[in-house]
Amino acid sequence: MKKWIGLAIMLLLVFGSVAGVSAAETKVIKMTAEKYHFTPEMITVNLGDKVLLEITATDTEHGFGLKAFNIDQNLPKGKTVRIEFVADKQGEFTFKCTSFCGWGHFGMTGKLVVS
Ligand SMILES: [Cu+2]
Repeated sequence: MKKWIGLAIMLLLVFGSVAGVSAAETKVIKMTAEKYHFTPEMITVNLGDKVLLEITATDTEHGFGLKAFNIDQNLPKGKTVRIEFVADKQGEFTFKCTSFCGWGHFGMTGKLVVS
């Protein structure tokens, strides 16, 4: 009987810690920016996720602006830029290019969905 209780507690600890670790896991999303779109154009994460964006502007300089999370980052051509934030707000948020890159610049947007 005691053995079972010990085993049950051990299992709880193991599963508890696994769940804890996965909740704190960083979601890494690789993106590219090029005239005139981001790939992917839609990012979906869970509320509370730590998000690490690795964005590479492939053709010219671009920018990554995500106002709701106070992010405005320049993306020099050919360089992978890492942007980290915590998705601590639920909803749909628009991100956009913040460095003028040509006639399609103002339509260079995407969406972050935090659910
Ligand atoms: Cu641009």
